[in-house]
Amino acid sequence: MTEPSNPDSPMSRNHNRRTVAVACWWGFVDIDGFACAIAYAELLRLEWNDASAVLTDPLNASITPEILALDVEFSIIPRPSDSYVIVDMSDPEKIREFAPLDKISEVFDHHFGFEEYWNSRLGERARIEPIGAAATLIWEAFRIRGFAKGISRESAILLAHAIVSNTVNFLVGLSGDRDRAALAELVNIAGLKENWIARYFHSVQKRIEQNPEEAIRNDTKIFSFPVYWRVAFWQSEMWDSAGFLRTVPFDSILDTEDTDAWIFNCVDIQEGETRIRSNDPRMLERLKRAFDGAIRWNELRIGRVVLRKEMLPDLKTG
Ligand SMILES: [Mn+2]
Repeated sequence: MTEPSNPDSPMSRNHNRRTVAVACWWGFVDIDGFACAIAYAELLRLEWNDASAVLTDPLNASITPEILALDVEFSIIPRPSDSYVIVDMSDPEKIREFAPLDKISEVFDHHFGFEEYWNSRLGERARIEPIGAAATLIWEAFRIRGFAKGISRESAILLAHAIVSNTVNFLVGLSGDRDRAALAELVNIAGLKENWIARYFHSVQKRIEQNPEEAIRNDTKIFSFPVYWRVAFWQSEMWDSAGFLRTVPFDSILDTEDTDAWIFNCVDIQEGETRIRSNDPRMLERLKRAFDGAIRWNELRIGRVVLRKEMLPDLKTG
């Protein structure tokens, strides 16, 4: 088989040994996957490997104009000869769509369900851990392998934003001391100034409000639950959820012909709470029982932050 030429790769001559750090997530890449792929490819290059970041899917609104302005390099298509490091996801069915599973050399993730599969295949090279952000695992890899001082400012900025975004500013259950320790070190290296967290979340919300349709489409995951074949499940972290829920027609965007139902998990970062809307009251009832919230006017409100991935087990049991 001949290799298609890839003019955007600076090291295409060395193609047989290239490793790509790949982020993908059912149709979009978020800041965690983005940061992990860019930074891990950098770590591999610091170790004298030929490595690149590959982002197979469109970028969602968590990657703000300020983040894009860092102008980091990545490509969107892996090459047949690549070997793969998968970051921020580990579902073999999805991975199989772009990579043969026997070409996966490492996995870094914090989503559950496939730990045993990867542990049995990769042993210690599978790092799937209960942690706030996959970015924390990547920063720990820099430290463990002796490159804490070698990380670029851009990668430090990306990983710091990924931790703040995926932990929703440390409001979610899985975030903890390891994420905090990583963030403190990364903020220091990145030289991020006071107030950067509020500025980041403002920017994410602004970007969604400018083009809600695109933001929602790029960030909705489709799930199958026992009573439904296809549920569109959107989640977004808002600095000011009240303003967003009032002004953006998210329900008509989520209500498409090829899905049976929709659900929207709106995390309010300022208030530290969760507001859930759905066109199916049964899903709200089920989540109300599971997370002890209150339903009013077709909205379930929970007085703490609960993420989509924490809701899935309850919805899947029917
Ligand atoms: Mn993540």
